[in-house]
Amino acid sequence: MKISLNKKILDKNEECAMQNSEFFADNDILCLNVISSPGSGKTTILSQTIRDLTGEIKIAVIEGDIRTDIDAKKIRAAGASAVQIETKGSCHLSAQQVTGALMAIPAAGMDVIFIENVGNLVCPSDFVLGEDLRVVVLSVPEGDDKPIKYPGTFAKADVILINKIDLIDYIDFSLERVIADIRVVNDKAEILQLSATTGEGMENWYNWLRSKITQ
Ligand SMILES: Nc1nc2c(ncn2[C@@H]2O[C@H](COP(=O)(O)OP(=O)(O)OP(=O)(O)O)[C@@H](O)[C@H]2O)c(=O)[nH]1
Ligand SMILES: [Mg+2]
Repeated sequence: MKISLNKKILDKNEECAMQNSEFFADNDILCLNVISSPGSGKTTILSQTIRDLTGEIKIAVIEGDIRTDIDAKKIRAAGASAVQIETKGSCHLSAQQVTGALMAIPAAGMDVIFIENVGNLVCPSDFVLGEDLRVVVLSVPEGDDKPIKYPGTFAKADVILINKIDLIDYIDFSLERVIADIRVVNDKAEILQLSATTGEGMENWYNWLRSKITQ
């Protein structure tokens, strides 16, 4: 006899993600899960965002890397609280790790908590952490074929930041192709071009962030 259960059975990660999500909702915190390949500029974007929005938006960061606390130190140097998770081999963060990290930073009282996931364009996309929204970063030097090669990650993005736009004249990278390929898998995500090092386009990113905080 076949019994059908209408209730979805949550795995441990999903259960924990739900608790994180409740914590964010109860404390009026916008939580953003930032996903990209290694080196696309996640930490640089977050550091610049913290510097530029000091006094306006209270930001804390949970950093995920396989090894080292280099990124957490960069975030602290930019002026925000940060906690580093070293996954010691795992290619993505888990919701349980985020729960632990939330106890190590002054999370309550923040407007925004960024979770910088382990640099990887595949694995992090399959593990919810309790975030409200996902930020996917693609940088120009990675090449314009990434959205079509790694559609899963781009499909689940709420905003896609095309970073290192300052290098566009030096690299064979078609913005038109990237945008068209993203639109095949994701017709809703905002797509913003920026350079975290020159500052070009950063104001559009800040405006997107402001619009999500007030929602
Ligand atoms: N030209 C240029 N370089 C950039 C830009 N953003 C970041 N970089 C450089 O790219 C390199 C990697 O930047 P990170 O911010 O460490 O990248 P990440 O995504 O955090 O890397 P992982 O945490 O290792 O995955 C650094 O040397 C940055 O200075 C940009 O907009 N333009
Ligand atoms: Mg980083």
